[in-house]
Amino acid sequence: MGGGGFSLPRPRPRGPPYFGRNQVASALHQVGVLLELADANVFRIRSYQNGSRTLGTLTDDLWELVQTGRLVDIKGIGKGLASAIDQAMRDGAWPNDWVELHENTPPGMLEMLDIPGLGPKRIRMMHEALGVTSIADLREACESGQVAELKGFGAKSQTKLLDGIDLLARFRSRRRLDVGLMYGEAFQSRVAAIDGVQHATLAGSARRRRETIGDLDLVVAVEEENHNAVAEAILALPGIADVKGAGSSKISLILDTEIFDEAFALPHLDANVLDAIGGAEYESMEAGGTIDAQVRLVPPEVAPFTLAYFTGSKEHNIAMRQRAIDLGFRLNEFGLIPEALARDLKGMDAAVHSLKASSEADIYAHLGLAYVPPELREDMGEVTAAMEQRLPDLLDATMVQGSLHNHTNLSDGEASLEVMADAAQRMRWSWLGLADHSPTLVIANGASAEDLLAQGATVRSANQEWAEQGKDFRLFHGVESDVLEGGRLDHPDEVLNELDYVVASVHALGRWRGRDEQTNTEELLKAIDQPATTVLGHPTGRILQGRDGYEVDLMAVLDHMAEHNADGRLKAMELNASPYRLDLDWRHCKRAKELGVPVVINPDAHSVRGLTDMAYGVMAARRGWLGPGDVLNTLSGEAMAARLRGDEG
Ligand code: DGT
Ligand code: CA
Ligand code: ZN
Repeated sequence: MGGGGFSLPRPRPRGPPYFGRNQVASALHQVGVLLELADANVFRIRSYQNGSRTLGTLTDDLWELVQTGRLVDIKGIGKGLASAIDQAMRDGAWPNDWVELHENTPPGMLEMLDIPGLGPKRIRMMHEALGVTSIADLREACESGQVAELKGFGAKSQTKLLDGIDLLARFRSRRRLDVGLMYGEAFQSRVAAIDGVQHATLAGSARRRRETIGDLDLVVAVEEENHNAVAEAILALPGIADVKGAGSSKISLILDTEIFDEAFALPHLDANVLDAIGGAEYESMEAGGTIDAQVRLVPPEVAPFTLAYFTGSKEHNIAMRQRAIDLGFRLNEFGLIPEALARDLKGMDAAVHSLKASSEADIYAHLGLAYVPPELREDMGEVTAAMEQRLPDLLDATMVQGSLHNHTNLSDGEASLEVMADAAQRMRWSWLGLADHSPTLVIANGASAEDLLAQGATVRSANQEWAEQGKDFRLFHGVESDVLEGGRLDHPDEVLNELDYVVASVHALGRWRGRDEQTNTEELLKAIDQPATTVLGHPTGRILQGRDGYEVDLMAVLDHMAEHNADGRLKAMELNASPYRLDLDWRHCKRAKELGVPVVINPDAHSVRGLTDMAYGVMAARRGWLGPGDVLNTLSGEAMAARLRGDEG
């Protein structure tokens, strides 16, 4: 959503320099676009475009160039631009005319930039001729045929624009992991059931469990003589909205919701998430969505190589190919071929000399590597670790015994305490933490201290009953406390002290997103320092495909939490398992592990079905190299109780 993110970068709290190179490059790019929208002089527009591009690839230290007055010497940066950059970096404010350009451009015109195939020039033309200032305006102008009559547009581009608007609304270029996997698994099982298919395996980002998925990749093992028949059967499946290309070994498709046996339904979302992702219209938008899929048909003996290649990531493949080269092999989607035999041969002709592999594990073994689970294939050191036999043992969903951050109908959850506890037991968990919202969060029906304490009494009597029945299940009683101004928590200490734990979460996103990184970080550290705080909830507030998080230095936050833990105070980092969040990001999980900061994966469930989001949290944790010892979720009820009491460090 480029339109939504279109705002001039905020200055650092301390300087100079108040802006870094990327921030300056981004500002120049934005001004270039704004000038185009405002029909400015072409040379002026070009100077900003060139300036942005130049800074984007600059290898010298920009601040040093500014200080030594050498910025003007750089090709692509004119005198005026150099002085504007100089002043902004020294003073921490963008030139007035840049700011005004921003303020004078209707936000809807910036949003239109997100429509596929529509650039600033044509947005301006439609604005001038038809008064179009938003996507809604544009849709109306197209539907009433006005755009087709414009010079340089015509009926064809009007239809294309309408398609583009639809596409943007429904599709937003990437789909969340949960949605992508639903499509992927439905498609995979339909293809696997076709006569002649030996197996069909999901590859690509879906197999690596990335938080969003661009397109699905399916590798299908079929004997050569059956390729045509299988390709035809695939094209005849339900749920194929469009065919972008079809051969006997490669098929490119667009899938829609007809691929599912049952109607597409979304679980209950909390108000914050729903609001960020597009409000009430969102559900129908999601239900009308599509996803692209690339299918590769290969002979069974080649399939493991094709699967490894199309699982990626591209960066992992490059590291693997280098490992192969080092050992005298050529590695590609067709095989692992000794260079001495392959020589001038290409593609399948070379592949006849390939080493055999009955699975991906054989390929790794041929290269002297331990098998790398798909979630780790991101070139984050996994190839070296596989070489040295020190890949981590990863967490898996069966090891999970409980989670801490869940809601009941005391605040904005759908289900009662009893129903949630029952659902957790059916998932074979041995404990469940309840953390309903605190009073400040009115939209989430935050519970009063009185109601919260009454809930505690219910928890204690339920626990006693289970203990008497000899059941290995217990509830922990906590709260999701809003982080208030100055990093304070939302209940007095005497209330918080009655609880087993506190999840401290930021919800006042408006305030936090309008501030710089340093201020936010400092306030978060204060919230963590509150003696009652046990867990930092959804640490950046991001909503995938919805909104970016607030700016925060998570490395500093993790360092700080590490100090607390080293001193014996439990401060855990949440990995929010909601597929809308997956916040802590997996890249930071790895850092938490290195620092010994415990991670707790929390579904943030607002319903019984919400508990099953745990699966996505486990996927993200695996991408972050986390093993059973790195998360609190694998502790027994007794061990968890001891950790929360502070009995063991
Ligand atoms: P996505 O679809 O954007 O969510 O991400 P991926 O990882 O599924 O990427 P995609 O669909 O473009 O390609 C699938 C895999 O194919 C990718 O992860 C690695 C492999 N691949 C694609 N293009 C290249 C390439 O140019 N070089 C190498 N080494 N591998 C590639
Ligand atoms: Ca893909
Ligand atoms: Zn929350």
